[in-house]
Amino acid sequence: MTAEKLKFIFEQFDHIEVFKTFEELSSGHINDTYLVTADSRRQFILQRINEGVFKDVPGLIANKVSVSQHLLKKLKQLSDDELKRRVLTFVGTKKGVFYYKDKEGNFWNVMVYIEGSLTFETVNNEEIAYEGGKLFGEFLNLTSDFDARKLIEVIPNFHNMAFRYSQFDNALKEASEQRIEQAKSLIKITQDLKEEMHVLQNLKDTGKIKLRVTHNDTKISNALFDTNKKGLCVIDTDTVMPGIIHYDFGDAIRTICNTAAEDEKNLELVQFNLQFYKAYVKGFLEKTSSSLSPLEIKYLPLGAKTMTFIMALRFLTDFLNNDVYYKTEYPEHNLDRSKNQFKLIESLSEQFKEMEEYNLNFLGSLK
Ligand code: GN1
Ligand code: MG
Repeated sequence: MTAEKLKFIFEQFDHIEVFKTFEELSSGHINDTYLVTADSRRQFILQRINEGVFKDVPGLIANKVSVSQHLLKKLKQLSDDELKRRVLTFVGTKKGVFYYKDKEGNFWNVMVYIEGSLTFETVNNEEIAYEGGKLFGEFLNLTSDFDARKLIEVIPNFHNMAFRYSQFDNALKEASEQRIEQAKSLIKITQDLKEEMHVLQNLKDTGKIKLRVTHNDTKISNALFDTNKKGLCVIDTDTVMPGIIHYDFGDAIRTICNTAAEDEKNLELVQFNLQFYKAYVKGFLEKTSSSLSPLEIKYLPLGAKTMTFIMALRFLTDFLNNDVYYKTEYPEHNLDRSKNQFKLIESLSEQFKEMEEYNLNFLGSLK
């Protein structure tokens, strides 16, 4: 991407800034994200939304903007300066919408960069886990009275287990013998876990666990922290839509409690950190427990296992499909990601009883 092109796109948005420099931020797997610095030194996030993945980009942008507006209302007791650090600010275009469509048909959007904020790809202390729990818990709490009918379903069946298995089965049918051979031991695990991995789906389908507004991509790198390591703002609201709380809980846990990065190849480094789990649960339940049903709370540990599994399955499916969905840096990248998530499931499963006990004891202590 050239500076000239990004400058042109940046200029389509309604602000008084002059484009100076840019830097690509490469942590996402789907969109292209750039940090733009203006002459004034103010910074912005300029992002190309992947329309191969997101079929209704204007709808997605409308979702994000209305969630931010809702959060602003809910946090109106804060000062303007604080609000700018706690809620994502989207910049409109000169034509009065929140996205720009370029000549090639790509969709772009701009957000104000929250200065002095930090992100973590992996977590190495309990405080971040606890603060992350509070931050994502607060997000769910503040959006709990948001009218979900105002949201489009950005990606239908995003966390639907039966759907993810059917995509996987199709990939298996089409995959090369070589890739099937490379994935053999993982394919076996998907069959062994099939029944357990449908438990939450069934509770959702039968209405026993209710739908809420959820974020659906609560990996810890989507949480901003201030320099004192206090939670600031939840970012990447592209996938906000109705879902169950377990997905958000689980996605955060699978990234916070993994002692290594999501694509670490050395599986000895991939362990489930129970201390970080406990710290996250504490922060999360402090913010959400009063609005959760006993059934929702009971199944949080299974939410952690299930979300880790969904990612293992999706990475494996994409590997079998010759890497058509996620950005990859080398041919076995998706396979490595999948192995990593399966290793995490193994380590988590060894500590599952302690996870369940901790949740129950913690709830007892809140009464
Ligand atoms: C993708 O692109 P990014 O990093 O925001 C994916 C998530 C996965 C995540 C795994 C729309 O998110 O579901 O959890 O990669 N987003 C989509 O790191 O598929
Ligand atoms: Mg995302």
